[in-house]
Order: sequence, then structure tokens, then C-alpha cells
Amino acid sequence: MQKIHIVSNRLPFSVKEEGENTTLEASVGGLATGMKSIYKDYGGTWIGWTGLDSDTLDADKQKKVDQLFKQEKCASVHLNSEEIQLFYEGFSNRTIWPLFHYFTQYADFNNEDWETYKAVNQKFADATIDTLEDGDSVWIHDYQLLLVPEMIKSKKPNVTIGFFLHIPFPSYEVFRILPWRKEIIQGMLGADLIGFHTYDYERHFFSCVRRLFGYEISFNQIHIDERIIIADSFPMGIDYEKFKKSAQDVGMKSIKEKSELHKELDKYFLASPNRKLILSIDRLDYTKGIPNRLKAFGRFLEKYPEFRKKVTLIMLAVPSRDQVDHYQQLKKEVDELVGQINGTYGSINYAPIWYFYRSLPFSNLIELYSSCDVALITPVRDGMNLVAKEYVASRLNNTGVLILSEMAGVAKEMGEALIINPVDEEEMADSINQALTMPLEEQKERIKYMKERIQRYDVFKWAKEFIRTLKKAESVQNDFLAK
Ligand code: ADQ
Repeated sequence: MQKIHIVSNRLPFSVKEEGENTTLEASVGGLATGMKSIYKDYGGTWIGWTGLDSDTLDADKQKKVDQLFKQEKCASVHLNSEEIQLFYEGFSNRTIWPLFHYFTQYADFNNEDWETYKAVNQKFADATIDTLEDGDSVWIHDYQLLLVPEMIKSKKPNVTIGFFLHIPFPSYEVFRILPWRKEIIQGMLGADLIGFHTYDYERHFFSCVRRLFGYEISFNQIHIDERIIIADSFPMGIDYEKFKKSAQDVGMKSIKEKSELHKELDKYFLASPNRKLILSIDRLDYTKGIPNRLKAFGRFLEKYPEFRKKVTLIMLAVPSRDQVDHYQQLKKEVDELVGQINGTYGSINYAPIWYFYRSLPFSNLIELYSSCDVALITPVRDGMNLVAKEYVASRLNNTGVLILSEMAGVAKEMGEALIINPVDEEEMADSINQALTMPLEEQKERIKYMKERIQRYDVFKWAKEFIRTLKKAESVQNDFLAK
């Protein structure tokens, strides 16, 4: 049978240490959910980094970790502390991430980081090549591994390669800033199918290919000598049924079974029936537009004083990349803004913002999605944004309002949301007012349409559709060679 292997920066498990005991804990992220069905059904291997610093592991420990991953059909790639610093925190998160999200002023261009990025991409490619047989397919994920497609193709031309980018692909005027722009495009062009979340990212990619190399492009196919490469958009979905079912379970819980958080939410609403909750959930990342969102919420409380003491913003920020300076500065800015707004509009029994700087268990997330009247999702740039889809999927009776940034890939599929410009604080403040005063019938109408779309094109459909197009890319190539 033809196998399909998955390659991503991180494997879908984290290593957990409890005393002498080492175990693996499954990741619940969107990618892990979508890919698990694919790599199991097609008998492949998942190749990726363990998440550990190999300098801290002795030979026995490394062997043990490799064995645990092997039992799960995963092949581990080991990174030492220098590689983690220069490849992961450096080129991936200090160069590609800011540049591709249009934060050009945050992007570092450091030759040592680039050299390590190349060497680590080669490590991933070599680990993949070791597990491959002719006729197999490989699906490579995301911006940490942009060079891997070409590295595999040059050694294994008979393997069909798919690549999916989970972040935006920027316009040529931004992409051209990168000193290694040609190498990056060449790396990606090793794939037979290149996938993006939206048509805009695909269009930007084509324009870079055309302007940097002058290759012929017809419809969505790039022609390079004897090769045909397809690029297309595949908007990633969520496990819709899981969110729906979990929201139903939350609704059935007796008081005894409820979590502390849930009880607090009940108390909040009981205190006054007119109270409303707004939800904001992201990794603490400068692309997510958190300071603008907070300022807009402050402006809302200033402009619409009738909502003071009646509306609370629950803001969850998951700690992320806290070794990178820009993330440390952002944390400081967010802490100060929350303090300022709570200081200005709060009272003994009212805090305008409840701020959690931590990751929450899945069950708490569902409780929040089910309880909050408004979801405020306002990134300044975001490849897709799955939180918006998770919120809609969890609204059992179709009430609730989604306020969404036009800069998130997901906005392309969610025309019924209140779409805003994430740096326009005045517009955002007015949208919060509009959301809180929207008639129930209108809320239901809007959520219903979005829900239908999310249900139809869930994460499993997304993965299947990508694989189907990958097979098509293979036959288009074979037909071309046979002519
Ligand atoms: P992210 O930038 O991580 O992903 P997103 O798509 O919103 O962004 O996914 C975040 C995930 O983390 C969601 O599934 C959410 O439920 C979970 N999460 C958020 N806050 C949490 C908390 N406090 N506790 C626990 N879980 C929490 C990147 C790109 C996105 C793209 C995805 C998928 O930046 O644009 O949508 O990949 O391709």
C-alpha cells in the first residue's frame, strides 16, 4: 500500500516526566486531530521534533524517548540547545513568523540563524527519507520546514510531496525583504502540491514565484521543465462534532459536577440578569492584536457608560515563545493595559477584565465558549484562527455574536460575523455595542449560516481534500510525463 507520512516541527505527543516514569501525552491541537486519521489510515509515520533539548538527555534517556515515539508510529528528530535557539526561536520565530505576518520591523536577518535553519531542515528531510519508499507520499507542515520539500525531492524524485502553510503568505513587497527569498521559494517548490488557508495567500505566492523566477503559471499550476506543481487553498476546519458534543455535555452537568470556573460564571449571571460576557482567547502573540483590543474595550466603556458594571471581558492569553524579547515586551504592555482599564472602570464588586495568563483545560474552554455572549477575535494578522470556528460550533442554541478581524484568514468564510479593522478602536468599540444590543433573532440567523459551513468543511474533510488533491497532483504529473 502507498503510505502517507506526516512531517511537522513538533510530534503530536509531549514527553511527560513523573519521577522515574517517562510517558507520552497526546496533543489535542487542531493539526494533531486532523492528521491522526490520515497517518493511521494510510499506515505512515509522523516525523517531528520531540520538544526536548537533546543536550539534557543521556543516551539511555534518548533511546527510551525514541522507543516510546516509535510505538506511536512516530520518528523523533532531536534538537540540541543551539539548534532550538537558532532554528526555532531564531529563524522560525524571529524571522519568518514576523515577516510573514507583516511585522517587518520585528524581523531579524541573521546569517547564523539561517545556516542553522538549513541544517535543521536537512535533519528533518534525512529522517523522512529514512522512512520513505518509492511511491509513498509525504505531507509537510508549516513555516519551520519550508526547505524540506526540495531537500526530499532532490533525493527521492518518485515520492509525491504536499506542503501546507498554516500562516499567511505575504505579498511580494514584504516577502522580497527576506535576503534568502529565492532559497525559500525553491524549497517550497520541491512539493507537488502547496496548500494555503486562503486564495489571497496563494495569489501572493504565485506573484513571488513569477517575479523571482519568471516560471510559467497557468491557472493554479506552475510549470518548471518537466515538473508541474499545483498550489491551492484549503481553509482548515475544526472537529465540529467534538465541540458540539462537549457543549451539550456542559449543558447537562449538575451543580455538583460543575467546575469551579463554571460555578463562578453562574454566580456572575445570577447577580444580575442583564450581565453580559465577552470572550477573548489567543496565544500571547503580537500578531493577535491584544493591545488594540484592550484599548477598544476601554474606549467602549468610556463611550457607552450604560454598560459599566454590566459587561466583563474574559481574556485568556496562553504563554507563548516567552524567550523572545518582543513577546516579553507584549506581556508587559498587556499587563499594564489590563491594570489601567480595571483601575479606571472597576469597583469593589466589578472588574471589567478577568485576565488569565495560562492555558486552560479543554472542558473550561468549552464552558467559556458556551457562556459568553460575544467572542472578540481581532488579530492584526492570522493565517486562519480556529478559535472563531470553535466558538460558533459551541453555540448550541445559535445565540451569540462573533466580532472578527478582517485580517484573519477565517474572515473569508465568516461573512455573517461583525467584521472589523483590528486597528480601528472606534469601530471595534461600536461593534461591541452593536453585538451586545443585537436582537436574538439576528444573532441566530448569523450563527446558523456560519455553523453550517463549519460543520460541512471540518478538519477531517480538510485533510481528505488535501490528500485527494495530492493524488491528483501525482496523476497530473504522470500524465504530463507520459505525453
Ligand atoms: P495559532 O496561532 O496557535 O495557530 P489558532 O488557530 O487560533 O492559533 O489556534 C489556537 C488553538 O489553541 C485553538 O484550538 C484554541 O482552542 C487553543 N487555545 C487558545 N487559548 C487557549 C487556552 N487559554 N487554553 C487552552 N487552549 C487554548 C496557527 C496559525 C493560525 C491557524 C492555525 C491552524 O497562527 O492562524 O489557524 O495555526 O492552521
